[in-house]
Amino acid sequence: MIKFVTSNTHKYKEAETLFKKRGIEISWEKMKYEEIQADDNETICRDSCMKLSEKLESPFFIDDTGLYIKSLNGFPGPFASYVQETLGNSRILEMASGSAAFFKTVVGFSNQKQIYIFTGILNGNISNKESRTKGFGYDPIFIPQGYDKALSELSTGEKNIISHRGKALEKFIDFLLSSGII
Ligand code: ITT
Repeated sequence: MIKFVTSNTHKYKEAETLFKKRGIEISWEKMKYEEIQADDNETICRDSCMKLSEKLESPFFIDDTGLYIKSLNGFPGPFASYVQETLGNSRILEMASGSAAFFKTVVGFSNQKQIYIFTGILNGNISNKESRTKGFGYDPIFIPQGYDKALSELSTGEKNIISHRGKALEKFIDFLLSSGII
């Protein structure tokens, strides 16, 4: 069974739901791993995959996600986790209400022989106020393009259909099924 290596419960729940919908079971390797600093998620994801390949003996994947806010020249980008912990959604609203923004998820898969990368993007805007529906990370302050509500107001299944993570994982699942790896 393929392992999803992440310390993040929300990420795992979204992935588990999507894989289940496609008839595939995954398992959770709940762990935090060290990440290098770089200005794009692909570089970080590839590096983490390479290092984890030396530690883990069976096929696994990871998810590195960034939030890129246009009016802040792409900040926080790949530093989304650190900024969520230090500034939080209220400070982001003060700085960037109404700005265009996008989420980017980079999924890295390793079968210990090779690393494969899959990417998904969700465009939208930073809202004017935080949604009362709390949720995962920046979801309460992110309005997806074409919607009039925050991402936190969508169910996991609804979010998966449009989200950065959903798109990256769908590409990954298509690859898994067509390559005969599972
Ligand atoms: P890992 O163990 O998988 O690394 P993490 O939470 O540290 O978990 P990231 O380094 O990818 O994950 O950090 C991205 C941060 O961006 C994360 O902590 C959330 O605060 C936020 N984030 C990621 N995906 C998100 C999503 O779909 N919606 C809202 N916020 C998200």
